[in-house]
Amino acid sequence: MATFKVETEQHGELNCWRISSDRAELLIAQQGAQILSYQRVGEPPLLWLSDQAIFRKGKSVRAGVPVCWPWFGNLQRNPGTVQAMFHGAEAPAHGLARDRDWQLLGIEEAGTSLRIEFELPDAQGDLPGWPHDVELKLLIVLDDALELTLTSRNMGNAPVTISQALHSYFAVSDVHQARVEGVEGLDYIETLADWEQRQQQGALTFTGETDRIYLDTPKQLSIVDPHWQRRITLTSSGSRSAVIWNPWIDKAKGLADMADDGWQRMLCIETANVRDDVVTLAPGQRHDLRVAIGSEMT
Ligand code: TA6
Repeated sequence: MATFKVETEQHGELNCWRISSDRAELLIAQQGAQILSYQRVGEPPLLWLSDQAIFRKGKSVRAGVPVCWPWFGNLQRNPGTVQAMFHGAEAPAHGLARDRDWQLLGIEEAGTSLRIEFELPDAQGDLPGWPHDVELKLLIVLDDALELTLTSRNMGNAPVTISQALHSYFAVSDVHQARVEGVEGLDYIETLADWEQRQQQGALTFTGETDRIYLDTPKQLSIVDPHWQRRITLTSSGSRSAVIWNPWIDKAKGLADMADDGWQRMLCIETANVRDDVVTLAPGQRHDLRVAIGSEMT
């Protein structure tokens, strides 16, 4: 039986839990049910936490896994079916779930794993401008891998269409040396070139600002980090799209919560339901967006 230590911590204005075992350590904020950091014993950090992170109510932390829901990115760049769900004036980037407090439902050991479950009660009719009734839960399972399952269940009596993403920030030794495998040959949308569609040639390496939406993605993507001699693996279900992002030099300079050189030590692979992979939930229907994050030293 594994033994886990669970402590509460305050980071700035945010209530957090630090969970540790003989295998890993995890930091989670109540705001957004957001994982802020994850490190496995004997390895460099796996999920990245900006060293200029801001811990303030109402602002998503530049770290870990922000939950983008009930839309991803700029609402106006979403399919009309997703846009039509929102009746508010101002649509914040990445939806309405990542900057408000979630409710901790429970923390329990199950064999060698620890299960932490959160719910966002506001998603059942109390999100400003988004009047739908959806039960939204996040289950985090810490075992050999770190598994996240974001579950949306339509409790209303009309269909609801959402886009969403688990916006994971990964720590790398040097983004110039890292590469992403699993995207070879995939179609992707180049958001930096007027959202034109292109095809990936070979593995993805980073030579500049990168902000791409990959389509028809496989179950597994991985980040190869030669300097740290590590392969990070992402195994997903309930998703056929993924966003890969690195702000590079100029964009990083414009982010108050990222060091000017912070872009060199991170990259995002966001397990998503976007573009033609958005999710329409009939009344009573449920959808699970899941990613398991693991690593192996190469
Ligand atoms: O990761 C894709 C993206 O939409 C980028 O365009 C960038 O805006 C990033 O998300 C971070 O967004 P945020 O609102 O957290 O600064």
